Amino acid sequence: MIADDAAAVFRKQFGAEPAGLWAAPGRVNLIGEHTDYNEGFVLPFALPQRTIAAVGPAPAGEWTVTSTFEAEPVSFGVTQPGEVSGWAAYVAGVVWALQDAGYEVPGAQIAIASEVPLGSGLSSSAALESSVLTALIDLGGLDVPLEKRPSIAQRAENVYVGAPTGILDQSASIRCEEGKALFLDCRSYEVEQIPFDLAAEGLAILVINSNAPHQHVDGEYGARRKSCEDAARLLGVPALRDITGDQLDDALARLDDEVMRRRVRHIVTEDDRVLATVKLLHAGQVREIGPLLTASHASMRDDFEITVAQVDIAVETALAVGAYGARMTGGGFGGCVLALVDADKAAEVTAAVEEAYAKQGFTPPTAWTVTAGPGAGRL
Ligand code: GAF
Repeated sequence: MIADDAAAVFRKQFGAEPAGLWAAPGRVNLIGEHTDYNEGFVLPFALPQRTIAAVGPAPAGEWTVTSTFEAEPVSFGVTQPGEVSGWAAYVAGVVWALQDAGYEVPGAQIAIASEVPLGSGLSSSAALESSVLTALIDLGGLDVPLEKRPSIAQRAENVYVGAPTGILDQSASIRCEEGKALFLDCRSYEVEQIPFDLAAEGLAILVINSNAPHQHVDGEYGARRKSCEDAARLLGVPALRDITGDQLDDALARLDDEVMRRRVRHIVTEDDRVLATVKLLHAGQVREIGPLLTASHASMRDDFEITVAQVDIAVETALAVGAYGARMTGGGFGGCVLALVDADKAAEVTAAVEEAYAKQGFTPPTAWTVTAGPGAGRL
């Protein structure tokens, strides 16, 4: 058990029992990709895979973090963005962001273990941030409302680590509930918990990790974000969220740049697809969301240009073998695909994707079915 691993590393490093164990999940985004920083809509659910922080008290102003994946622990005092680097920056960033928001953060000894695959577009960084954030809040008895927590974790990532990501991943890790998908308005931060029990329908979500390297602390993510923000400025709206589907043609006609037009079309149509998906889920028409998932993938492939051959082939293969819909999930340039399938077809879809990858000479994929797990909390 991953929780036992975290506790064991804590004991080994600090020679004591942790005061407690806190868990935060990775996420799958059902639909709504790159809409978050355009103040639009997203619909993630929490993965059963989690990051665990085993945490105990330390003197004020002192933090030490260790993990199952790095031999050397990292210690730091009060720091400013950039002073701690590497994976420990996500932890130091959370301490900094909480302090910067005016909270008195308790000193802590922290041991991390994680079963969220790293660099696969399943939000391993948000799971790390959220587990540590939740632990420090509880340990210090800090009064931080749930709806404020994601932006604190997001600031750790944006300002301390320097990755220009939106609010999706931290919101999912912190605010998701078991058996529900989280419909989030990324402007108001209002949420609706939508029942998402696929087993009852004989369905499953199959996550297929393309095992193609995924990295968004690089130019491509930032470039997409800039293009969207530039387009909003040119169109005279606060964010692309403010362009509705029926205004899209007019908006596109006002933009000269063909690449920018495609970026805008992805965001505006993707917001509409999220809303349409929510409507179908409300009506209990789960299979019917399939074509929306697949259309989302086509839009990411052709308009937003964030897919790679491995994920395109996984989507095409899953559809060919009978998935109701399939799409890449997460920031892109590798990472995972999700496919909505009959539960008893998951193995067949997996085998077909493995075969397609073998034919192309790709690194084999890893696939597993997931259910919607709980958000961050104390174990
Ligand atoms: C990454 C980012 F961290 C999110 O904020 C979001 O933009 C996502 O890519 C794309 O939807 O996971």
